[in-house]
Amino acid sequence: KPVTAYSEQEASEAAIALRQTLNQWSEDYYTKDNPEVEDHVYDAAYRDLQELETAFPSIVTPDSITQRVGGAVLSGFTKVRHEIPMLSMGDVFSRDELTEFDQRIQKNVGHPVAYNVELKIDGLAISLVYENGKLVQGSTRGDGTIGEDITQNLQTISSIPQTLTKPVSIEVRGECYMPKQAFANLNHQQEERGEAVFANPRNAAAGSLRQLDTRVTKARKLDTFIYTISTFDDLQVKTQHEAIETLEELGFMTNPTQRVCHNLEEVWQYIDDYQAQRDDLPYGIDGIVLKVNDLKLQSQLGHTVKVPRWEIAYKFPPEEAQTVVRKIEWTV
Ligand code: NMN
Repeated sequence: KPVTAYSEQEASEAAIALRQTLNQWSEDYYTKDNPEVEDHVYDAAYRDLQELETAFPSIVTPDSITQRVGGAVLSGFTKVRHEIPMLSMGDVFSRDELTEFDQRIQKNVGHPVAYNVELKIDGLAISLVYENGKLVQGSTRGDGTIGEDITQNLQTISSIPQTLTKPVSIEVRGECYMPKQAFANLNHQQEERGEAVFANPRNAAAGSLRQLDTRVTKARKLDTFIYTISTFDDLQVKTQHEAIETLEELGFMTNPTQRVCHNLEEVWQYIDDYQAQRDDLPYGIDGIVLKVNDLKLQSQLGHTVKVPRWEIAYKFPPEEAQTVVRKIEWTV
């Protein structure tokens, strides 16, 4: 039945059940690197919870999955505190919702804005800290505030520079992923050894990075695309587009597909271009990301407890029509 037909009591009970399910799925995904369900199943349940909480704000609890970044720190790793929290990202699933996002931004800012549009790489977020141009720390997102120190694992990845082209002290963020070919080879090898295969490249990448034995990580052929500068030192950067160009000059691997779009027509074009090429790319993507290009506007827009207000992911429909894999009890 529609959310509006719920009594507050019913909504509260449904939300409790949904949170329990989502927490379990989230733990399987983030902590065990072994997802129970496909992303679109998780996303749909998450969306249901969001709708209930929006319709009945009194039922929101501070520990609801909608109010915090999912993820935890594995024992065995040293903890790292993120001075600037590593947030999650809002997502939309239709062009109408993307239009609403753009309208919200325009209303907030008072005029149309340009977006830097990027591919949403299906990997996991990492943070890299450099002091005077030298890599000193690499970490996972964890719960957004506390992540895992995986410096030695990240040092085995050849696209991560140990030394930058300038002696700057900065923190950057990006995506660590497993290329499709490496994923196919890995699962083939796992099968031959009679070991469990990985559900998808994202989980294979996460499992490979969070290894206490760095030789395992090194053998897994991981790669990176860096796309965010979180602390700038004296780098003169005004837009997200320039940030990526600067990252490339500093020696990072950046993704070459970023495009500045001045209106939604241009964004639709970008989506059409890359949705068509999706299967041919050597890495997995699950959508595209729109980021307000002007960094000053970004900080003006700020963030909620969980997601920045200046960016949104548009997720592609699931790759194959999924047959119902399990009874979905959470549907509201
Ligand atoms: O940053 P959050 O909101 O935690 O999620 C990021 C992405 O991770 C989302 O796109 C979501 O689809 C995915 N995810 C999938 C599962 C799953 O069980 N398949 C669990 C948690 C997050």
